[in-house]
Amino acid sequence: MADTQGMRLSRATLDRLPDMVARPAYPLAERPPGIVHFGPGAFHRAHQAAYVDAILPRDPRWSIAAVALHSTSVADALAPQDGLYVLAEIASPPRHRVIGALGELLTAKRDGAAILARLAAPTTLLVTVTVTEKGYCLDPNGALDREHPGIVQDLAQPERPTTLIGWLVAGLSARRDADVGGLTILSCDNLPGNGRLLGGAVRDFARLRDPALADWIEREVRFPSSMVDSITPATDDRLRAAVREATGVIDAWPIQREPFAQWVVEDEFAGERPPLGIAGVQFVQDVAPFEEAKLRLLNGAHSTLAYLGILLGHETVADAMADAPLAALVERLMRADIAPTLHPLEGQSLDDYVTAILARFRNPAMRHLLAQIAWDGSQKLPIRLLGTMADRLAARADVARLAWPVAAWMRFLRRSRAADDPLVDPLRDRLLPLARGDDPLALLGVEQVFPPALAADPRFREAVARAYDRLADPRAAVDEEGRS
Ligand code: CS2
Repeated sequence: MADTQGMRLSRATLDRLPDMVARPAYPLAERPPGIVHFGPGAFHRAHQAAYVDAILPRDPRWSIAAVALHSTSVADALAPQDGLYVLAEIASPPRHRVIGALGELLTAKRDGAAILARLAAPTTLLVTVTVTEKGYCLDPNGALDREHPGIVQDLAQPERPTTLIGWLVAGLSARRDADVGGLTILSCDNLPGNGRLLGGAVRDFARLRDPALADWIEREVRFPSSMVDSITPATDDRLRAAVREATGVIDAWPIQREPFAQWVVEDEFAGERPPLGIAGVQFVQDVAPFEEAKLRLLNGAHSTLAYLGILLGHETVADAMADAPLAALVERLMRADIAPTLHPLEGQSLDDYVTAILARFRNPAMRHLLAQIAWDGSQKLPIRLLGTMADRLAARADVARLAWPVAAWMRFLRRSRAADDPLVDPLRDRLLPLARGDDPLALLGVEQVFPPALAADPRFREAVARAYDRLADPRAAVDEEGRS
């Protein structure tokens, strides 16, 4: 928050913004929120909150109570701004829009009772979630991880939850007691079958706590899956300055994203469904093909660019895409290795989908740091790349190229230095000693990342070992591979 002098964005200053800046065309927060959202980070504020902002003029019941589980920084930044913030869509020129969808800012640290009351309120119709992969507390098989320290703690003290799962079950328990009917809980994280995974974890936790509550959840609560997409680089001082320049006011925490956004939601709601269709949300019977294609193609390619790009000394996705041999390798990976594992998409060929993703990656106006994408690799790799790997092995296909991002991740771990370049990963303490040891393939023994059957497959092991060796000189390896 570099600049604190000058006029701050707030309701009082809204009408002083230049005409070019779009602003809420509805009365701000006159009613209790209809949505409770867990995890109001950049992605939520760039994506779901922007969709909701677009429906509030039509139906003001759907504003959002934003709940931060682990930090108070979003609430602290946005409270003086009445929950308002600027969303910059990064095109040439950029477009700026004030989002007014966050009607209430709550933090687990300060507002525990208010959070439970919101979840139990009859006015609350929908809960949405973006807590990233690790926030779900799942074991490698996708079930609730009962040994997760947060889950152990929440089961011991369910009335003082700390995890998303603990909070949801505490809220649902309060809601059942209030007898106001069920609810829809909509996951918006990059996990395949995200709704199914979240529903399973919530029901498992509830059953350990109170079987009757688990039965009530089974009957009254729905967990649709959804595919979410919009590239959202982290906020930096450059964005803060650009937003100030464009709007004339200070926003302590503006958000940036690419112009493209997509949200495909399984049409499985417990009660009323928000009219998000008018804002471009696609409601479908089966979201799986969309999720799978997005996670494997876009996120799989993103992680590949991140690990290979960092080894090659690049900083952003656009820089990595400007490296012709690297871009050629990633494109081939998408078209020849990943696409054959996917189901057809309704209304778009996979080939066109790949072309559109590559164009988005090339957006020269975006500074999307590879280091941001490289975070939490242990959580992302299985979802983004190892499912594809298992499918290709089952199809007896050659997996040499698909092994590159896995080997690049291993080299990336080996290089990361505790002090000046700390590794951001929940499994950090387990991964680093293995990555820095004599046998790089020792990492394949980490079951939270590599399913045992995959880790034991000699074709996989050999392909990873070969790619790892070649990546001792990443420039030569990528040049050779990109040219072939
Ligand atoms: C990225 C995603 O940081 C990452 O791991 O791959 O956040 C990606 O930008 C979004 O999923 C795009 O929708």
